[in-house]
Amino acid sequence: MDDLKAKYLDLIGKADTESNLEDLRVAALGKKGEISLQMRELGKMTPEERQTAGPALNALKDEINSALVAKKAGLADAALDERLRSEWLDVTLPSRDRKAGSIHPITQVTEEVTAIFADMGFSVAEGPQIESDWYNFDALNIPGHHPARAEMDTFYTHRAEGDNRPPHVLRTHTSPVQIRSLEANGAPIRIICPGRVYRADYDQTHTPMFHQVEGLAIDKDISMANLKWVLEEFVKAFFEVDDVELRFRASHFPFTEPSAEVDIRCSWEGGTLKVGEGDDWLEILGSGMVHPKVLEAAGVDPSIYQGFAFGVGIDRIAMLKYGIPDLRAFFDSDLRWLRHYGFRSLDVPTLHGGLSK
Ligand code: 2NM
Repeated sequence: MDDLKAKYLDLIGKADTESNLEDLRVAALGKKGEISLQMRELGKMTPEERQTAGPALNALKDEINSALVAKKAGLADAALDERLRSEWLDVTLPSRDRKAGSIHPITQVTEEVTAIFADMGFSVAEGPQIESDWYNFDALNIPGHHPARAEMDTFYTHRAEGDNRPPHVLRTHTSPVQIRSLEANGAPIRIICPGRVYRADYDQTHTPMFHQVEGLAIDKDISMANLKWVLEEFVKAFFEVDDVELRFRASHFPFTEPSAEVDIRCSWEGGTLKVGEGDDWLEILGSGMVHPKVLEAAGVDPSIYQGFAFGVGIDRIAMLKYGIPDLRAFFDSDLRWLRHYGFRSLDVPTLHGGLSK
């Protein structure tokens, strides 16, 4: 036993890889290992012999096992030390010019829109992208049976088996953020809510995730006239033109009454968009006066307060302003595309500095 012990402790000490160690474990303690074979001999011994040999063999087995475990930990430590020695990075090195990132057009346009509305006294509100069906639908006057729920191509989350509560949804618009803000802050309020929204739709002009800005202004004396002025100011500032004509077309949304879709006068002469001139009309947003039921759901008294709301697709107006032909390219992460359409990271859009230079 002393020989066995000396032999294996020596071999374990010299082992320099984990597979080496594993071979030793098998040779000593495996089914046909030397120590295991000795254990089997116990059966042939007299009870007296067994009384001393049994515990001694067990102690030997434990000792070899501990030595194997300790050596294995030592090898792992040494391997980590070696990695830390060889895989290092000098974080004080300057970055390489060519690797400078650029601002994605969607980020750029979101900042532009934010700058324009901030100038008119709107602040930015944000909220969760996974919503309850109450905030995404019911509070917006879209009850369970309403066709708009089916039309929205909503992504639903799973509930556990037997859990009959309605599922959460990926928000289909940013309106739930406006309900949450109204609820938390009350009226009067002037906010815009930019962010990601989700609908199960994918083709040339739809991606399952896209971006929206919605605006909301609630006070004691707000009318469609205020809506029209705000939208005119927005369109002129965004497309960087001095004048533009807006056309309000009667429409329908569950959360506004009356509702209007807004077109802007434009021309497509020569294949490029010119805003404010020409004989074409371009639909760019939806809007209306917030429905009394929506105000009520958000805890605001509709006999005292009223106001307007609107929604714009960020991806769409980014394509229009910057001549980007294919929506899906926004989300391809193609470096060449990003370098071509991206913006310099230090050119923050401001009204006084020029939105896009
Ligand atoms: C649109 C069109 C019309 C809208 C309504 C609301 C809220 F939460 F205040 F009720 N937010 N946004 C709205 C109204 C959105 O998008 C095309």
